[in-house]
Amino acid sequence: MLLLQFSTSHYCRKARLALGYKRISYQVENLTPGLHILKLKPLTGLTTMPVLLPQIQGQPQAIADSTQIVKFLESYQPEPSLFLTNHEQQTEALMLEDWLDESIGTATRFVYYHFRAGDGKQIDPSLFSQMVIGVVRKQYGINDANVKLATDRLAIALAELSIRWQKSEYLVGESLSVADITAAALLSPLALIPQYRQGYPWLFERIVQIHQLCGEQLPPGLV
Ligand SMILES: N[C@@H](CCC(=O)N[C@@H](CS)C(=O)NCC(=O)O)C(=O)O
Repeated sequence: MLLLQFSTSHYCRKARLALGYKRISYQVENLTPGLHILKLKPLTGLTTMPVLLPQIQGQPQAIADSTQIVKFLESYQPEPSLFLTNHEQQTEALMLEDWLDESIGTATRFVYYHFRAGDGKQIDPSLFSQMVIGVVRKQYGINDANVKLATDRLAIALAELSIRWQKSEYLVGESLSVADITAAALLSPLALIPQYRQGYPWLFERIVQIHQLCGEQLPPGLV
């Protein structure tokens, strides 16, 4: 299998966590931002990564979107499972996955790139890095007002995850699920931001544990 990705994307990290948990061997191809569209549009009709190319006869040529990739992997190799056997719990896990994907992953992106352009500039002050950060900020329309909204949304998300992860090792049910790997991946960029590291130590402990369970390299800030 081949995973098309941006190496730094938290959605691509989610796909790698799923592949790793299932111990599926795969290769990655890192695409160049901007030029990625030329490759992806004809393949998937979308412009976002991750995209998985199973490269297996009888399987789809390309699967776009991290949620669809996890679903495909689950049917391709059911064990160990990231889906829960209890129907109610599985529905809850999928709902959490969707909320994390659509709302919280975006909020993380806003807060992270705002930090990297301001207080976190010294992480990589090079012209190239700051240019990439500038392009991302422009592409997603990141500004002070929507970063404030994203920060508030993250506070609610972290309160919800704190209740769940402090009650149990798992966000839903009694085993690792798609909800856990989605939260671990999509919140991982916050590891570089001191206010989150200091305020939510339990979050980063759990992110590290989940990466270890999935055999995935730790994200920047936790290495
Ligand atoms: N819902 C999608 C979101 C993926 C996403 O937003 N990917 C970003 C990188 S973090 C991307 O590829 N952006 C490039 C673009 O939109 O052209 C998923 O779960 O795969």
